Amino acid sequence: MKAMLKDGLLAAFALALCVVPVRASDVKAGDLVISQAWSRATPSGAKVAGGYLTIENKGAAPDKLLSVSAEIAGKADLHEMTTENGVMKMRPLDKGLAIEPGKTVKFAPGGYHLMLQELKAPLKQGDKVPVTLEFEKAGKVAVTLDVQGVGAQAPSDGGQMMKKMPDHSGMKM
Ligand SMILES: [Cu+2]
Repeated sequence: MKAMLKDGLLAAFALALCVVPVRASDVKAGDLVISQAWSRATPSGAKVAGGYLTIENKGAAPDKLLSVSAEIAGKADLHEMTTENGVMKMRPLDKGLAIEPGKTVKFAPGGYHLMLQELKAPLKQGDKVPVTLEFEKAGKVAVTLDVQGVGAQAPSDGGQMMKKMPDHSGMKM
């Protein structure tokens, strides 16, 4: 139990260090600015990974994120995670996600995320994973996910969270 507590503290410490990841170069596409694109190292054998980033719309018109694709993933989707009655659920954003003018939309653990599936290789800390976002107006935008450590920036415990969602990897869409 003591070891677990220590691990928890270490995770919390790592979390505090990683709240603002090294500022990777912001990507500008039209009125959109995409920043802090990152992912997490995957445990061996894992076939799914989440991708996180921040999208700011500095323009006067709304845009919409339609889809994501990645060379490393056989399949990639936009997902939203919500908690309903204490149960975490994920649903695909089939109709895309509106990025309203003047607004910043954050993809983060526990909320919106890029869902990389059928991974062709595990993600390792320090990797740079290229993904392509497609917007209704801004078109295709190449972004690079900086891969952080396994426990990085998880709200509580990203690993545990995934394990509690048996339907996560087997989800059919
Ligand atoms: Cu997901």
